[in-house]
Amino acid sequence: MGATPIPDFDAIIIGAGLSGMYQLYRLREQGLRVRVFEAGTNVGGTWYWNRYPGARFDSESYSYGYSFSKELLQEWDWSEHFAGQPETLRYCNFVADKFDLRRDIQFESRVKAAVYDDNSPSWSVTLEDGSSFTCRFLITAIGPLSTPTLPRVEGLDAFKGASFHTARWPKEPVDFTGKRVAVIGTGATGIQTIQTIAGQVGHLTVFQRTANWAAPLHNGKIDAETQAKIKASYPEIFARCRETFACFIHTTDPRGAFEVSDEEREANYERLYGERGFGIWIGNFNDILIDKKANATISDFVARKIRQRVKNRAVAEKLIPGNHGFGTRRLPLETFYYEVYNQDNVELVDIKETPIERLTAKGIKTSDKEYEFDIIIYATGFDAITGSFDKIDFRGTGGVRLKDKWKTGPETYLGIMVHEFPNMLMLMGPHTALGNIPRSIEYSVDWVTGLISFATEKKLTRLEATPDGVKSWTDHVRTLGEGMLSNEVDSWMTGINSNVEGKQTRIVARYSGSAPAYRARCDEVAAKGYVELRLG
Ligand code: NA7
Repeated sequence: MGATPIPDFDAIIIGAGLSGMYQLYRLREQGLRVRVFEAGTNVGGTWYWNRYPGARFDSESYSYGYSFSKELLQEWDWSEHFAGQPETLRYCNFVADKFDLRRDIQFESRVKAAVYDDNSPSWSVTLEDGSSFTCRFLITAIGPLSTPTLPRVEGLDAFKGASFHTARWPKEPVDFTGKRVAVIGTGATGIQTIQTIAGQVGHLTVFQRTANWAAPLHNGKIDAETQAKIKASYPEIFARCRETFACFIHTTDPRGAFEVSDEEREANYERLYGERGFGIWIGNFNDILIDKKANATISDFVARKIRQRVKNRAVAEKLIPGNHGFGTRRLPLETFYYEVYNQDNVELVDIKETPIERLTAKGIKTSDKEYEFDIIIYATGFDAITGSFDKIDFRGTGGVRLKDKWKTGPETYLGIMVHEFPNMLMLMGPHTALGNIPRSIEYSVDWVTGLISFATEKKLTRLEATPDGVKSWTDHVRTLGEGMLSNEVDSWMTGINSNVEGKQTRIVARYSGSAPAYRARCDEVAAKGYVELRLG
């Protein structure tokens, strides 16, 4: 028998977003030969693709950036409390330049397939151009929200005007002046887009299928004094993010909604509605996301706010969700979103009442009438969490397909590994703690780096999750999800996408326990020498 061939790379990382960039940095530190394949022409992932008007953070800028380099933290100034996409993309480029990341990233290289070979043992990764490369470790950094989906509606290609999905927005600015514009979708993305372009368009028609709860962002510039304070307090900011449930700077109120008087509850909601960011969602009473009665109190409060802000009573009622409680889907944050509907040139079409029948050459035909447009914007979301995995033909031992294995929902070990897919390590895959995502990314990358350096030190060439390990983690994730109101609602967080075949049944796609509990479990596995894995 000949000697085992040496793979082209020690590790291949798929994706040069925030996960892939940091993973490259860490593996390079270990002296490994690493190649990143990225479909885009540059770094940034989410912030590279989502260039739509008004795209910005909903978590505080200074809690979102990487925390691993003190130097980087001091060198970078965030200009706003919630930075816009252009600034965040500049930040990603600044990081890539500072750490000279691009020399190991191959751009315009979309991965088509990844096949495991047990004899080598190694992965063979094939790109869309047909070229292929082998590696010992395969790391997916493909993001939970990176496969955009268009509506499944007749005549999608019939429309002769310009049309864009928000996550495939052109690099050149789109001129809306005097244009008749349609936006389909009112999730976090639709809301940011609508509020931003409403002042630029000739006429705007919003097609809403499901109303979403939204609350004010209260963005603002960061002045020099605040900037200095932020820079001096980074250790405290990140220490706080490490302690909170979902790694944001907001801490859940230890009280239940009914442990205070009606007046106190109302005053608390009023205060939270006036504060920056996600406080009203995750800094609120501890039972609003698990108890329907508690949730009804905040839903009622926000509904009253919508009625106050939208002048036309019928439009206000349409904007108030009727099928889910406040915060049980990912909460969009807004800046004068509701006031947009007080403009004469903005119309809200409830497509539950008058469904879209088809697209036409001139616009959109609903059951009521045909609307004519110059531009149609699809803010219709993503095939979330597992969608980007489905698009790559991952094959494990004996040719088993990941897509088949996950047909009825993902099954993972710590959200990082899959049985029969040795040496494949997932960053921000299903069953991991997402939350304030860069915080979760840094933890997962460090954990994966620890595992790879352990393997290198012990001269291990094969690491695999066991069926028992996968079963127990998957059961644990399912149990944690019980009782969460968000898991009883259709949304990308429960794996629902009406535009994708086979994604109409809710699954438990996310880890819904606390980030500290997630980290404690992963730390325990590492501290015990990864004995729960099959090591070879
Ligand atoms: P979301 O939150 O999944 O929202 C998608 C929106 O598009 C939502 O309002 C959908 O209505 C609507 N949609 C989807 N398909 C259709 C069709 N076929 N017809 C009409 N309307 C449709 O995606 P976003 O991009 O806004 O946000 C995703 C995440 O990115 C966000 O949570 C942040 O974490 C960042 P539905 O509610 O399904 O009735």
